[in-house]
Amino acid sequence: MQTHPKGIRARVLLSGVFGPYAQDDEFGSRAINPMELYQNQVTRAQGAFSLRMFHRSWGIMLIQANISAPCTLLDFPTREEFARERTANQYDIVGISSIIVNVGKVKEMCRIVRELSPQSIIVIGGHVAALPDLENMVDADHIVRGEGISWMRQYLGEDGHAPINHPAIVSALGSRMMGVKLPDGPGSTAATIIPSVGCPMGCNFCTTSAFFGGKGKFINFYETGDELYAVMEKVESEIDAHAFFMMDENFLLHRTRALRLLELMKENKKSWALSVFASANAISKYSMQELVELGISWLWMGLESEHSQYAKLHGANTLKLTRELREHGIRVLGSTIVGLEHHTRDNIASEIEYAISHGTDFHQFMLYTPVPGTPLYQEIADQGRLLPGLEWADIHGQDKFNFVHPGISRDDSKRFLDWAFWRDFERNGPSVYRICQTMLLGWKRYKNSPDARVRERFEREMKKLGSGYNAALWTMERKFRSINLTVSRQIRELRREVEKEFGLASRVVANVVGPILLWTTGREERRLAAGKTYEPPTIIERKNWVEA
Ligand code: B12
Ligand code: SF4
Repeated sequence: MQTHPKGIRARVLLSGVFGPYAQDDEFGSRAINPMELYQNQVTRAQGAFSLRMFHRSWGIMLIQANISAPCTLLDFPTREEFARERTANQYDIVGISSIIVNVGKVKEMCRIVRELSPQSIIVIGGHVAALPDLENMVDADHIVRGEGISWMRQYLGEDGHAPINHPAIVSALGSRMMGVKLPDGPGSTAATIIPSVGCPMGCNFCTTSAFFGGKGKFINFYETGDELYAVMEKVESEIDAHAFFMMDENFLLHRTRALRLLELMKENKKSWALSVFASANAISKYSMQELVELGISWLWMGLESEHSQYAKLHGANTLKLTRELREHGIRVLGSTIVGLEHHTRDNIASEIEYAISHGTDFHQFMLYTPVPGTPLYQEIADQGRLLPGLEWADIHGQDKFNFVHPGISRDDSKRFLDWAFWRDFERNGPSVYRICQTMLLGWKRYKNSPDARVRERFEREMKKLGSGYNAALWTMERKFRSINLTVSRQIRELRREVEKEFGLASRVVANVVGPILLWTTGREERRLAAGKTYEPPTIIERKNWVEA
């Protein structure tokens, strides 16, 4: 591979695409597509109860941590801030990370670089590289398809296969709910760990699987439980993390690694909590005891319809599985695709009702969306069913179909999607209420667990349930009276159970803090109705830096 002539003396700028994001503009920002996980795709119909938070651009954070060249990382810049950094410092290499929806921004950033520092080499990476004709859409020197750490190392003349140095990453920032800022930063939020990229299951629509090799392929940054444990222990000591967000598309599929991690956690008395993504078939290879001892406290799982053919669901009774997981204190985020090939105007409502009947803590809905690089995209393109003339900025699965569906129109796709989010909220209540339910179930089952690590984990969570969360229940009970009286009563029941468990103190907190939360929730509702949106802060981090 061709390397940069300056090798590790080259000055590198790595940047995410520019904001603001939650607005409609000519570069491809869309109000419906904010830079927020939950508000964008999970709790968007939950108003002031929606969980709001931002996540850093982990791909370029990993690249920065694994090169020896002087490097600036720019996360969530505005267009002006990106241009200013280009002129404030001279860069030999400008690396831009993006996904497909943001290709318009990549084009503009390349234009800015060419104008302000024509000597810089422009490298584009991330999922945007799955666009087959990206070379003709943006003015870049290199387009990197797939894993970027080894590519960048090799481009700088370093060993592309050296072990991966994992930076300490605070999982979320700017968290807020019910109009109140939640504590974040070291010690109070989880650390993100990225054990692998890709997924070997190869579902036909899945871009992450396709981008890192497709069916049967994936890339492990950490092969063994020992390696993974060492990374987690290092991050624990660096940012005082007891909870980890395992950013691996199918963490539990790697069973040998997960079980070795469990052994080491036991040996070293680690009472860690793990949030993971996993497919139903992978989860069912573990006993509940193994999952609980491994600290699995939050699980993101695909819940496609009973009639879908996905291998990840084979042999799994997802209704039973979800119920059991919650009974063991494991919060479940179910993810359901709206608009699968067998969906029609007549059956879609019952398919959505079925998904919602899982009663998960959170529910993500996404439109079935053919995206370049996936087998589904190829199939739909070959059949001539891709809709012409759409902008890439509008193809993200949270608005309308980008293809001709046999049974559902494009406008109806949006109606059904919006209805799915609303119906889940109306029928199951705010997600924060549901996680309180799961936490209490877990606490009752495990408060006397013989495993001190498990007890300690539930005790940590319970401190929140007996205080702040109970006050939130007090507020939700009142707010939900006008939405669904039955759910409002269920919330009251839960609050009473919590108070029975935690006594007078929790009742006092609910009665004192509850009215304050009622007020902040009302204020937040008014702000949102007036069009308030949230944007992540710009972050600049320099490494191996020496002023030029
Ligand atoms: C965290 C995340 C987010 C965060 C964004 C954080 C941020 N700062 O950008 C949030 C939650 C806000 C988000 C939102 C959305 N996301 Co998102 N997100 C993810 C997620 C879960 C993890 C990304 C990650 O860090 N992965 C781990 C790192 C290590 O992998 P990576 O980013 O791919 O980076 C590697 C390579 O791609 C490459 N690389 C990356 N950047 C660069 C740069 C250079 C210069 C080089 C050389 C290489 C390189 O090297 C890295 C190491 O190998 C992925 C799924 C996944 N498992 O990856 C989806 C994913 C990236 N998101 C996706 C989508 C569609 C969206 C949304 C449109 C979703 C929606 N409609 O609801 C919105 C868009 C918001 C917006 N306005 O831009 C898709 C992208 C599909 C595509 N083909 O473009 C993914 C793949 C999920 C999926 N399977 O559909 N997302
Ligand atoms: S199991 Fe999940 S991550 Fe894996 S290919 Fe299927 S959709 Fe993608």
